[in-house]
Amino acid sequence: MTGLFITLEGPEGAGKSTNRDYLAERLRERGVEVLLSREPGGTPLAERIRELLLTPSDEPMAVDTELLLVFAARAQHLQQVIRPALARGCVVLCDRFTDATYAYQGGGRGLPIERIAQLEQFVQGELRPDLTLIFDLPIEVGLARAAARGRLDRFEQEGRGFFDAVRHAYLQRAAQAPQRYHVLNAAQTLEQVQADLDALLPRLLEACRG
Ligand code: T5A
Repeated sequence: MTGLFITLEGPEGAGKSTNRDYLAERLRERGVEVLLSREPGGTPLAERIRELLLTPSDEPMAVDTELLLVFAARAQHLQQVIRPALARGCVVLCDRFTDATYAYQGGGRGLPIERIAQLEQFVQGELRPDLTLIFDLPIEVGLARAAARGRLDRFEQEGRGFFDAVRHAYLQRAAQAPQRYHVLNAAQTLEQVQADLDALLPRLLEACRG
C-alpha cells in the first residue's frame, strides 16, 4: 500500500489551513483515511524548530541557518509522521512543504536553487508530493487576512518585495511542472474556492484508488 501525498502552498493568509481542513472533511466522508499536518512542524520537536523560525528575535537569523532549520524540521517530520502515514496508505494533507522553501528561502531570500535542491535530495531522497495545490492571491489581500489575526510572525514582518518574490517563485514552479501543481484563485470568496476544490475531488479520489 502506498498513500498519497498532497501539499497546500501559497503566500501568507491564502487559506491553506482552512481549505486543508475542508478537503480532509470531504475525503473522510467518502471513507478515505486522511492525516493532517503542517510545516514547519508536525512533530513536537519540529514544532519547537517552528518556534525558532517564526518568533521575531533581536539577533538576526542568518539565511543559511533559516534554510537548515527548515530542513531539520522536515527531516524529523518525514521520519516520524509523513513516511509512516504514507506507508499505512493514508492520504497526507500537509500545509506547506518543500515548495515553500523554494518560494521563501529561494525566491524571498534569494538563496541559490541548487543549494535547496541538494538539501531536498539529502533529506527526502526520491519523495516528492503527488499533488501540490497552490492558493494564489494578491499579496496585500493575504497579508490583510494574516494581520487581522493579530501579531505578525518573523516572516510576516518582511516587506512587499519579499512577498512578490515568494508569489512569483510559486507560480514559476507551477508553470514548470503543470502535472504536479494545481493553482487556485484564493482571492475569491471562501465558498468559491471550496467549489473549486469540490471540482477537484473526483481527480483526488481517482488518485486515492491508485
Ligand atoms: N516557511 C515555511 C518557510 O519560509 N520555508 C519553508 O520551507 C516552510 C515550510 C509558516 C511560515 O514559515 C515559512 C512560510 C511562512 O511564513 P504558517 O503559519 O504556516 O507560517 O503560514 P501562513 O501562511 O502564515 O499561515 P496563515 O495561517 O497565515 O495562512 P493560511 O493557512 O494560508 O490561511 P488560513 O486558512 O489560516 O486563513 C487566514 C484567514 O483568512 C480567512 C480565514 O478564515 C482566516 O481568518 N480566509 C478567507 N477570507 C476570505 N476569503 C477567503 N477565500 C478566505 N480563505 C481564508
